Amino acid sequence: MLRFVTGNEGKLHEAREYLDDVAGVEYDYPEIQAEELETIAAYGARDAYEHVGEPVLVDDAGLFVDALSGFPGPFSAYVEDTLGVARVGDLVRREGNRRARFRAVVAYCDGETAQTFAGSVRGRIVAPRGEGGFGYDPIFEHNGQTFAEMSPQEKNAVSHRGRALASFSEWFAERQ
Ligand code: ITT
Repeated sequence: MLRFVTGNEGKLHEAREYLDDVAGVEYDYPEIQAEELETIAAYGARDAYEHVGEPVLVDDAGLFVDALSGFPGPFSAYVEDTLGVARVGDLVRREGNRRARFRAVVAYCDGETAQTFAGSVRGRIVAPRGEGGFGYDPIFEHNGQTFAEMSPQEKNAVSHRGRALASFSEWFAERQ
């Protein structure tokens, strides 16, 4: 069985739509400081595999704001915990350009193979709307709706994570 290693219930919930046989594992693998999500996710997957001893998937994601040169990017979790989502929204809305991108990288490791799969989606930062999703979803608008206004299925159909998981699940199915 595949183990999705995360402390984030929202990620696991979204992943279940793509993976039939998956169980969540809460293990706080080290998130190294790096500019590329690929580097962080791949390192985390190898460490998590050592800890869990079964095939694992980890997911590293972030919000990249154009007007802030890609910030908070790989530091998105830290910024959510410190500044908070609403203040990030306020900061960006003071800028003329509100364009942003979500990126997600899922990394798989089974001891022999380590492989990453990326997905991204463009949108713009708006005042918070919606009750669904998690993290920055209420301030990220794509095609007129924030991610927090979408059902999990609607979000997956267009989201960074949905795209990354779709490529992973296709690759994984072929391998089995
Ligand atoms: P892990 O245990 O899987 O690491 P995490 O929430 O710490 O969970 P990350 O390290 O990948 O995840 O941090 C990503 C940050 O971006 C964090 O603040 C999330 O809330 C946020 N984020 C990630 N994916 C998101 C999404 O689909 N929608 C909104 N916010 C998201």
